[in-house]
Amino acid sequence: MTPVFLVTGAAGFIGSHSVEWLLRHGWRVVGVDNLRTGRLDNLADARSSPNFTLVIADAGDETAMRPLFQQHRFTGMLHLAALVSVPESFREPELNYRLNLATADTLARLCLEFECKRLVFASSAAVYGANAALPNRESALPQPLSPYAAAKLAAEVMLLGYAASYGLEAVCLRYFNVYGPRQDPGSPYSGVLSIFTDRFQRGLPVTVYGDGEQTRDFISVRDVAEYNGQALTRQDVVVGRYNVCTGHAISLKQVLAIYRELFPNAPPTEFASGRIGDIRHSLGDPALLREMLQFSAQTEFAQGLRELNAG
Ligand code: UD2
Repeated sequence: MTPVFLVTGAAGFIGSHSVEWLLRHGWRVVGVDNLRTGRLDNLADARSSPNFTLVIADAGDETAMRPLFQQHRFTGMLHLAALVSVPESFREPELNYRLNLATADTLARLCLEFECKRLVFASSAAVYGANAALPNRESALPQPLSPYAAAKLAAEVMLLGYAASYGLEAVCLRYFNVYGPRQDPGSPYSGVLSIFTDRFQRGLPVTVYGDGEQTRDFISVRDVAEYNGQALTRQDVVVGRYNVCTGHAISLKQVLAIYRELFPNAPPTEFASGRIGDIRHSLGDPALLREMLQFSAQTEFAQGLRELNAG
């Protein structure tokens, strides 16, 4: 019998790419999504596979999830379902608590009950805050600056506690700035590259907040899906927290220079004052995950950006 993996948040940006990775590698997948921010369109390819089952449910709803664990006896779970907007976590701290912390706990307990050994959890570079030394290493003292980051960190601690207490194989992946196809450009707080791509393609000017010298460690969603898939399916994984990043910093000005090559007739860039709470530089050290998986992010940034804009 081919093992079955559970993916929560399957219809989301990272979820749908991760589901496709698992299906491509011959695994069976049950995807769960409440379609709060996920979209069925994202799963158009996956849903044509006989190895994929989609369940529309809230991943934190124990009554809905229990029968799935009972029926499928999952080998592992990739838990991506989340409240993904940092500003929303400020406005709705209770919802943030439920979606970003309580749900992880509920699912971890179901894993223990039904012997689903591996739990890969979508954490965030946001746990580092603004003051940790660069590049961020997993050993740095986390300093969450938002309810979102606090809940992600608290969930990591819960899961690692269950790992120590009950042997759950918890792997917490701290994503840096993920970009790629299917990232929703719909809000001002959407990923900057999803917004820029949308606007350049429509011939509209983009706005840079601040001087454009801020830098980010952008990682392609294809590489993130590969990391997720490997962390979920490989035997030789070590419990812990890991950065998912490239180790390369790129400034928004450098990013715009690539867009200008792709869209030479685009209107001039507009500049506005920097965003409150914006981090100047964000950069991760990918060494720990690279050593564990013997794999590094493959997509060179300019190439990834060209593909995003071609597709
Ligand atoms: C990322 C995460 C966020 C949180 C945060 C923690 C994403 C999408 N967001 O926010 O969830 O974890 O890290 O530090 O991964 N910008 C513009 N013009 C625009 C949009 C953005 O100049 O139209 C700037 C923005 O002010 C920032 C940079 O681009 O300096 C990146 O913005 P972002 O929202 O993509 O990501 P970030 O790193 O602020």
